[in-house]
Amino acid sequence: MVEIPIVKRVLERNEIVANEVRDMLRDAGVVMLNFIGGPGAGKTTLLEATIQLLPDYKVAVIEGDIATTTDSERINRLGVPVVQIETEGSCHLESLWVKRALEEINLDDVDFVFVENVGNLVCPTEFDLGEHAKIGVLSVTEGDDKPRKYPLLFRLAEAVLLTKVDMLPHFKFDEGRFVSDIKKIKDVPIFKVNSLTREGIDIWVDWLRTLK
Ligand SMILES: Nc1nc2c(ncn2[C@@H]2O[C@H](COP(=O)(O)OP(=O)(O)OP(=O)(O)O)[C@@H](O)[C@H]2O)c(=O)[nH]1
Ligand SMILES: [Mg+2]
Ligand SMILES: [Zn+2]
Repeated sequence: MVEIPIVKRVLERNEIVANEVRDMLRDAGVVMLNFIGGPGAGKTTLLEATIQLLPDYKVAVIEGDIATTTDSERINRLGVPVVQIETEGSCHLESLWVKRALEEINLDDVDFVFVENVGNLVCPTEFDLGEHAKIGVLSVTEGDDKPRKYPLLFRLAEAVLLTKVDMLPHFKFDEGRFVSDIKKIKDVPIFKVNSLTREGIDIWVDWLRTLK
């Protein structure tokens, strides 16, 4: 009886700040995307490939990690502004931290903010960051059953990326089943990519351009 109101308060407080973030982004005309996927699903590699194919847009990145600045350093090498949120153990980002990170970015000089959430398929989905859209990132190597096992992400995402498609010949992965399980939950676009060779990234980037 005591636990439930506490959890509810955390989510309510998160929602209030998420709405403030939405206002900030709207005023600045910035589109923010929240990339959610398990550890090693290929989020940072996808962001690297995406940024390289969007030279005509100004991109900033917010990196959420439990520990280390490794991913921020990778993004920083591409010459785009990056703000790191070290969550010190928390397995998801909350809107307050994202708001503070956004305050470090000159939003008047930015078209897109890409947020790489903490590697986790579950609770990042429950925390609204004030983003324009959640983007689900799943890899071939995680298996085709993820939409069935973690349906919330697929209910809330506006697009799904299937990464590491170059691994399809080496894994037992039923692409038809993966796609039909997602479509049963929600009819979202699904982009199949190899972020290392950039195969399929152009089609995904074309979709991104429709948002801005
Ligand atoms: N073959 C192949 N490997 C990939 C692809 N995308 C990412 N990888 C590899 O997968 C590993 C993890 O990629 P990351 O991009 O660091 O994954 P992440 O989701 O950012 O990981 P965390 O931030 O730790 O959750 C790295 O060794 C990448 O080189 C891909 O499309 N094909
Ligand atoms: Mg990463
Ligand atoms: Zn969490």
